[in-house]
Amino acid sequence: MRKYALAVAAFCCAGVAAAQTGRSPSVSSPNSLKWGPAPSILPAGAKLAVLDGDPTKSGAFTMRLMMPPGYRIPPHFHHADEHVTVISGTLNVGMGDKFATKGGIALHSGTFGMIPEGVHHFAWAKDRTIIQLHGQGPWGLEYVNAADAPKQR
Ligand SMILES: [Cu+2]
Repeated sequence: MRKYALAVAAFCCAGVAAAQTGRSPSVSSPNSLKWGPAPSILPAGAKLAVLDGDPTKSGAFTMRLMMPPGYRIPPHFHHADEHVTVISGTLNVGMGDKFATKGGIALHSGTFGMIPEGVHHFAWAKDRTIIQLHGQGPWGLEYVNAADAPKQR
């Protein structure tokens, strides 16, 4: 009921907000997300949905990444702080230049984490896991070991 009231409040103000900023409020429910293949910079098998903004351009963005069971992202870093919220499943994160499933931190559903720009890290998911990433675009990553970069698909 409370969620419904909030949604109604958001939509009834949409006209006012659009007049003030040229943009309208948006609501993304889990079932309304449009999942597509994740960009080829990421290992194959993940799906991506953009909730707000355009992660390929400068400016604020919010997106979700759905990882299949056993998914791994080799050691990498970003050119901006990484803000990650686990929506479902568990994201395991390790620090450093060498992938290892021992000693990582398990981020369970509902957990938020921030990894500063330039810090080398890697991640894996044992089960299907959905994370939300938000920040200032353009989003991207650079692999610590060039050989880890996925082959262009
Ligand atoms: Cu990362």
